[in-house]
Amino acid sequence: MSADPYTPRPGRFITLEGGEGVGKTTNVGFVCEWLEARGIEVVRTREPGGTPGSEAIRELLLDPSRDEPWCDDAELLLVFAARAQHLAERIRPALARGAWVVCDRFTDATFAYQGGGRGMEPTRIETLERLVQQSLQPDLTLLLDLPVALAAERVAGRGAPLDRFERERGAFFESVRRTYLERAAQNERFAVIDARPDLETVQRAIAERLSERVAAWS
Ligand code: T5A
Repeated sequence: MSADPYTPRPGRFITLEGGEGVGKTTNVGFVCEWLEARGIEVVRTREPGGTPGSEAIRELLLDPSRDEPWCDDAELLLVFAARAQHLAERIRPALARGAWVVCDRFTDATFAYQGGGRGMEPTRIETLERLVQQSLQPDLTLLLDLPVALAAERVAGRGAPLDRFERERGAFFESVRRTYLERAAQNERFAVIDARPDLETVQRAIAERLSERVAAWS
């Protein structure tokens, strides 16, 4: 494997994670505004997606109307193909010039969904993680945690059509949530946010955790 040409890097990499409907998209905006108010250049992005090619792969992954379901290996490789392109075209260049990247989901989602949800061996995921990311990991991961039933109510309340993952069964999402919490317990880069309270309370908790981490980095 070649040396990672991008580390060390001046920018910071923040990810938001959690199951369906926990409030990631809503709070990515809040995190970006919080950072921008402090004069930081922010690149807001998401996975799967973030570049035209990676967004095309996202469509392939989420489309619920496909006649031919993806086998687990194909799904995993598509996720990492989208990520490789996203890292090369958007994330690494932004970090290298000193911008902060705020990303709605990253590789923890692969461990939670393809690992926890689909039951794939974590070692298979780790192999691709090393290949595609080399040493790059988020500096901070805000894990929004919500009981599965409450998250399902919020998704239903939005009234939008369900994508291919949102059509999975409750046991799948329980496993996704458990995997996220296990990863958070093992890694200090995580901050777990209780996503049950109203939005204002959740965002106060996010701001507190951001303040702590940003102070520690400066
Ligand atoms: N995937 C992704 C993989 O399988 N492997 C991978 O490696 C990656 C990266 C992507 C799918 O791809 C899978 C996982 C996903 O299934 P997505 O659109 O990024 O899909 O993810 P979703 O979870 O589907 O995103 P959602 O938009 O559905 O959920 P969010 O972003 O968590 O929730 P949000 O912000 O849209 O909020 C949901 C509703 O709740 C309200 C909001 O206003 C909104 O209506 N809300 C609250 N209501 C009350 N109190 C609060 N505190 C609230 N916070 C938000």
